[in-house]
Amino acid sequence: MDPLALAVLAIVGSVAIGAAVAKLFGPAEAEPTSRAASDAAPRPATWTSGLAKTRGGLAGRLLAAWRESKESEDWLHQVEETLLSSDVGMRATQALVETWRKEIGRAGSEADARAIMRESVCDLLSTEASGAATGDGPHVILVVGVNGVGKTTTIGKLAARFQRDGRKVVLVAADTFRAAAIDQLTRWAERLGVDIVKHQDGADPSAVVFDGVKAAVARSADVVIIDTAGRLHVKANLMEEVKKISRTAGREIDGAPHEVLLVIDATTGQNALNQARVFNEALGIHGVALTKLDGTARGGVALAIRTELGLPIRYVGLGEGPEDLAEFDAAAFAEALFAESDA
Ligand SMILES: Nc1nc2c(ncn2[C@@H]2O[C@H](COP(=O)(O)OP(=O)(O)O)[C@@H](O)[C@H]2O)c(=O)[nH]1
Ligand SMILES: [Mg+2]
Repeated sequence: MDPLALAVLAIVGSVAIGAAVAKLFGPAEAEPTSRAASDAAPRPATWTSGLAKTRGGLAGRLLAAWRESKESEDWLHQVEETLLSSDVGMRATQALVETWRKEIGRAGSEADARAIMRESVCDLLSTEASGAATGDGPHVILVVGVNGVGKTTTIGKLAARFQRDGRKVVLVAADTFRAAAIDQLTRWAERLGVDIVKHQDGADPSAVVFDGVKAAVARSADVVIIDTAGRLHVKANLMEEVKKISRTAGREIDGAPHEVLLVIDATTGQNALNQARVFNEALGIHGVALTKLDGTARGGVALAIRTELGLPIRYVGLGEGPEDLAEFDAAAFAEALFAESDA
């Protein structure tokens, strides 16, 4: 065998061994890692780490435009282009351009410009905290959204959060479309030690919800979180099914669902807005969980969701771990977006 072939074999061999070792010691695939399991458990994501890509793609470009062309009219054109191409949406773009046209002249330094930009983004995202409707009995959260956006993962993270607050959680596996979906939610329930109500795959989702809310009442649960199938919003009959789920919950628990949470994948940009419109018309969305911010430079879509649709963002996903869900905070978002370092 010639030396080149030997070298190639050696490289392939060591890569394979490396992969096997990584598999042995790496975290379980797509599963929440237990903090107690090892000292090397990944640190929970922070706002600053979760927004790193959007910071580079959006804030970085805005500040570069300011540095290079602040003296000319051209800078506002660059701002407009940057905002629009970052999925910020027309309304937020116009609002920001108007504000900065008036205010950026005050900026004597880059730090000033940063602060002005940060403040206006924070203002646009700020929402009056709407007190969620409450009644007697468990608080019911219905989680909807198209396939793969992160519903089940967000439910797991939410359950972990409620549990940390000492609240008794029941999960309801109403995504009966595939057995894998039920298994995925079951794994979260087992990890966290929370109750789950499920049927076989293919079962009527509303029947699962019926059993789920009944069980939650019987067990005096504080929170019920309903997982649903990632149905395509263009299929009207599927939309009808989510409505049926909603009505079923409402018949068993006064005022339920108290919260319809729409999960949106930030990496899908503008497309996410269209989904949100359809879900909102069918169900009346109370709030949005914006996932996968850590994986995209399109985090500016948060501004579009807020300004184009008027929907409050309730949570953001900053990573895949059980703790990588933050309650939305406009100031923290704006702060991380315009943070100076990548700390
Ligand atoms: N990086 C990252 N990945 C996420 C986040 N949320 C969900 N995911 C991943 O997105 C994929 C689909 O999530 P899943 O919960 O199954 O979506 P569903 O079909 O809507 O229930 C999984 O691989 C998740 O680990 C997030 O905030 N950040
Ligand atoms: Mg799912």
